[in-house]
Amino acid sequence: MSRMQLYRRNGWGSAIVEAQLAHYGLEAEGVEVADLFLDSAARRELMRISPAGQIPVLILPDGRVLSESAAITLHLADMTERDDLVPAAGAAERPRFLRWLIFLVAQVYPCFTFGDDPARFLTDPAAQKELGEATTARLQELWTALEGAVGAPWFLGERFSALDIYLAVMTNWKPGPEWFEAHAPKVWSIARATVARDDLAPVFQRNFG
Ligand SMILES: N[C@@H](CCC(=O)N[C@@H](CS)C(=O)NCC(=O)O)C(=O)O
Repeated sequence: MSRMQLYRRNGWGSAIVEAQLAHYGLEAEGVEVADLFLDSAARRELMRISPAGQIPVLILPDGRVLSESAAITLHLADMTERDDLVPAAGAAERPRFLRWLIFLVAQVYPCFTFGDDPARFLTDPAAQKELGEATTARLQELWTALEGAVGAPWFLGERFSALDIYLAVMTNWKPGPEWFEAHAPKVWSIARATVARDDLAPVFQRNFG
């Protein structure tokens, strides 16, 4: 059986999967992806396995393809038969975990898809600027909601989970570390504690320096 492969790029969402693999003690060969905002050929090539042209993409040992970080998160827990990153079906924290996992990928993530390079979607420079600003404002709104939802010391309270890994990765992005520190201190503190974990520190060092 061959190794898993992870389509990755330093600082991008593949870090969410790299951290989970490190936590589980699993290895995947990294397939480096070009900047998909600048390299349209790389984007078209990636679309053969990832319909939205996005990473992360995990290729399983038998060749099956998994795009979408939430699907990968749930599948890795199934595959390892472990519940230390994903509360098991029937666990009290499971509905809360699912709710916020999907919130992160379905509400927060698209702000980057549409806001990082509005010129992909709009030709008018004024409209591009407006969409860029609107998605940043939307991110602030969504993260303010998350700040009200998180527990301590981890998102789910006493137990660590994949949600903490999402926070540790996504707080490197817009609206930026300074904003999180000032406006979402609970989220920020979970992110800092996650980055400092022995099993995850090398992943965050590699991705974010
Ligand atoms: N829903 C996807 C979102 C993935 C995503 O937006 N990835 C970004 C990198 S962090 C990407 O590949 N962007 C390139 C693009 O949108 O063209 C997931 O959760 O995996």
